[in-house]
Amino acid sequence: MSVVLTVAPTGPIAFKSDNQFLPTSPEEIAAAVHEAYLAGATVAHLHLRDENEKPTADLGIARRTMDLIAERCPIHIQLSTGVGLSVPFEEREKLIELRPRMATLNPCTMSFGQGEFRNPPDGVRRLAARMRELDVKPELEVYDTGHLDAVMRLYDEGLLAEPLQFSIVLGVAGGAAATPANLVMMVERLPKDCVWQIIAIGRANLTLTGIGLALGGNARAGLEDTLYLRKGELAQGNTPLVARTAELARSLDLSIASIEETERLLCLPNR
Ligand code: KMH
Ligand code: ZN
Repeated sequence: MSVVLTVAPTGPIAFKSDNQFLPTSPEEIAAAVHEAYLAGATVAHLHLRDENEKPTADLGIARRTMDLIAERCPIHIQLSTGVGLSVPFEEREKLIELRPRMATLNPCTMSFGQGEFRNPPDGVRRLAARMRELDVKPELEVYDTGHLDAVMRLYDEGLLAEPLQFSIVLGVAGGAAATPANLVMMVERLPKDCVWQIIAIGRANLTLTGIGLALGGNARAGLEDTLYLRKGELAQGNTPLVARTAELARSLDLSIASIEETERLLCLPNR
């Protein structure tokens, strides 16, 4: 069996002062994604930063980053429409106009650490409808059981096409905690025939990623989800995290999906 490996190199929260290897410029992000591709990643989940390292939904920066990546490797691009807590929803949703293969869709507003992650119901519906129109595959990020129910309401309204693609995000302060019991409970509640991965934030990253693989999920790795390779040891870039996840999958007798297999397993739209 093949598993899809996603790299999430940057994220919305950390800065270089937290980990000097965090890629933030388009050039740094493209280089990090290329290395991750060589280590087995076939999807790149992207957050962009401006020249002051602040999260941005600037279309020029996003376009440039996507182009630089495409020059280096054929990895599938998944733009984050989460962008960053300080960026208004109405700016974030415009990223879809660049027509990446995939983009995230966060179904609910929630507390997010000390901040607020704003995803208002009318905005989420508008974004889901526009993604369907432009044939951008949504990656549905669910942080708690109620988010799963919210996604299924969007599905019932005809705003989402099958197969649904979920990320179960555990470990955000404001969402469900990163525990094996929560992961199993969320997996049991997923609709059948969906594809999914665990996004385990922080300390439990390695353990929960392993459990997710054992339960039949895909996997994600990168500095967005943890800045550390292990307790007290900062990861020296994204590649060590991606390589370790690839190794974890192989040790479970799973093979790493190629670019073509990823296209098929995730039912990605043509470009
Ligand atoms: N870092 C995730 C927990 C998204 O990309 O759409 C939240 C996030 C959402 O970044
Ligand atoms: Zn993200």
